[in-house]
Amino acid sequence: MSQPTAAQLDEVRAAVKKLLHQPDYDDGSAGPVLVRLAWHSAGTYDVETKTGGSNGAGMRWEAEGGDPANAGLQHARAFLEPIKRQFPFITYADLWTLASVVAIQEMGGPVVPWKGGRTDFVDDSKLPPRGRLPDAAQGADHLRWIFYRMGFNDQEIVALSGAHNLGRCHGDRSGFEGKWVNNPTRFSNQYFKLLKAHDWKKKTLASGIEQFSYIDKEAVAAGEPVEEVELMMLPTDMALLADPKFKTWVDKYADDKDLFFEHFAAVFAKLLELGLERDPATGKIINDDNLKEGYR
Ligand code: HIF
Repeated sequence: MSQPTAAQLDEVRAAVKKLLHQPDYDDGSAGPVLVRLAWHSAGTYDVETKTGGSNGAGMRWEAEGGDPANAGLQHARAFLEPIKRQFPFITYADLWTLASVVAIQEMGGPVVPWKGGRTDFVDDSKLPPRGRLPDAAQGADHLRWIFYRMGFNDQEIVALSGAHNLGRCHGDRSGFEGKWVNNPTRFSNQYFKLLKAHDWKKKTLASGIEQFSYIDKEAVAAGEPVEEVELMMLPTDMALLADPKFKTWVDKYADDKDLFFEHFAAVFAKLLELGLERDPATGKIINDDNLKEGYR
């Protein structure tokens, strides 16, 4: 099947923009969960075996979609389903990744370069094993183990982490609860600023899960409900502060929003391309077994 034209992709982009506004969902935007969908589709990549990655859209199958690490992402896939039906020319793998870059830009973030041409697996025979996505209860060693496996370095790990400026944790999905910043549908470097600025206290949820919490006492005294002003960090977020090599980049990104945006755009684009080899002249994907086998 031929690739969508630039004009067709613009129609898809416009449709994604339209669906971002979701007054009854979370903080009013589908954007954050769409970003998480793209990241979890790509973040299964393993440089050694060249398996995993966004190609194939494997989360449509239980083996990958039902991984507890992907809990909640059915909402993101459901948001995009009408667009897939309206524009059948785009593959799921392209749609999920394209939707994330549209969402990031619409939420005030940088333009993340995006290239298409991904195909969709026709069955579940090529899915990556479970267990390749990060465990938020861990520390710096775990982050390096997971992200080095994808081919990222320390600077890239920290730049990516700025995406936790978006969205929230849901008790019924990951077990963690709350948002990282006050305005979780606006992309900025606020996550790094808050990470540095506050005295984050360990908090044990009723479920026994441990996360970190900061409550703006002045806002509470002024009558704001605690749930509204409480912010959170995951143990993996706190690891960026505790590890001196990561901390250097937290400092830089907290001080320099433009630098963060530039580095984030580059590293998120790299994430979405993991596992795809392209012909430098045409941009066509040249290592896709799906294409060899004759399906899109
Ligand atoms: Fe997340 N992430 N992420 N993440 N993430 C959650 C939510 C979001 C990790 C754990 C969690 C990245 C890295 C890591 C987003 C984007 C990115 C949640 C809460 C957890 C537990 C899920 C829920 O309960 O709904 C860990 C351990 C990571 C390794 C550092 C990326 C860099 C920050 C790669 C990334 O882009 C987004 C967006 C959300 C919010 C989703 C939402 O539904 O609002």
